[in-house]
Amino acid sequence: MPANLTPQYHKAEAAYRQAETPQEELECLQVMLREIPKHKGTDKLQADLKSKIAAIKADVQKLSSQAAATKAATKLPKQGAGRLLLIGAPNSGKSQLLASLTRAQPEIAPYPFTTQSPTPGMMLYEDCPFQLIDLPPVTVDFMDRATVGLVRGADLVFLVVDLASDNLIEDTQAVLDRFAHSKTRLGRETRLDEEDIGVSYTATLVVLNKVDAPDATERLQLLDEFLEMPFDRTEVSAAEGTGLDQLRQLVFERLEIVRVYTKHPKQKEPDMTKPFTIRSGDTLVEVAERVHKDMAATLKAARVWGTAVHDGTTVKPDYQPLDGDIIELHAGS
Ligand SMILES: Nc1nc2c(ncn2[C@@H]2O[C@H](COP(=O)(O)OP(=O)(O)OP(=O)(O)O)[C@@H](O)[C@H]2O)c(=O)[nH]1
Ligand SMILES: [Mg+2]
Repeated sequence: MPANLTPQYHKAEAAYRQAETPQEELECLQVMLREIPKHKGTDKLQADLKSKIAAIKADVQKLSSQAAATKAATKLPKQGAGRLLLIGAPNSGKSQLLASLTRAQPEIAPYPFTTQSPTPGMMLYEDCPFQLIDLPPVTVDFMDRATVGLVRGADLVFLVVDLASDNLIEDTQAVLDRFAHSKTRLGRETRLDEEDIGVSYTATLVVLNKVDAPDATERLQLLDEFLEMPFDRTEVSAAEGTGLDQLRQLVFERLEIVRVYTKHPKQKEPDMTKPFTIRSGDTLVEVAERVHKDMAATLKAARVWGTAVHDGTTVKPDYQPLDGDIIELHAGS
């Protein structure tokens, strides 16, 4: 990667990775091309961007207005501190996980292909909400049309493995194969491929479900022997509720969420009912963006009550909040 890429370039690149439609991808790529410093060292990247833009323009034109309308209708708005997806073989317990982790009431049944369309719910870790989306199953022959787009834009994929099934190796392999050869892949971390500009990876956590089933331990040993999955993992029983608190915490840690509580300058007490959420390393500018769309541009300073600074310390907009900080934002005129 060439040096000296602007913040706008990085922002567009991050948005590109999360884009769910060709139109969104196109807009991000155009910003990246505009922002990239034009010199010899970036020639290859410029050429990659240009050919990608040409290909996507063709894609965008192909999308008939009919298809675009259906897509818009089925698009789920993002909510909460991050988007998580339930992906896996039929009957692995994805819908039971959605039901056990959120207030959603999806259909759960002891036969495959119960879930027909993406079904969202909100999962809480303490006071921090995450959007969890249950998806139709993935098999050798079947993957729902919406799945790839959702994976590309998600913060974390739960790859659900069924420890009660004797077919768990083939079934899980089928899911992995589906993504291995596409431009949207399951990865250890969320990132863009630096070699191939179209390829993106979405961070994946293997959720080993049904640990309560007879012979679950033996099946897990077989899985480890025959299938390589370079992802973090955790064990749960969606039906009995074991491992679910740990799963919630893992999500919070993996996404490096920082909760910030705000206090109005004219009020004595902060609002502790609902945190604003940012990622570790984000600054007060990102907090201000979430508080009010005009606030980020006018932010001049803030006072902070937190673990890293003395209570009430005045800080600049580039201050990086820590989880639990209370912040009083001050705008300039
Ligand atoms: N023993 C046990 N059974 C479970 C567990 N979780 C789910 N099940 C059962 O597994 C079956 C399938 O559960 P679902 O949640 O419908 O599975 P799914 O992955 O959503 O299936 P599709 O929608 O077809 O992809 C149901 O009979 C559930 O009761 C678990 O932790 N332990
Ligand atoms: Mg289901």
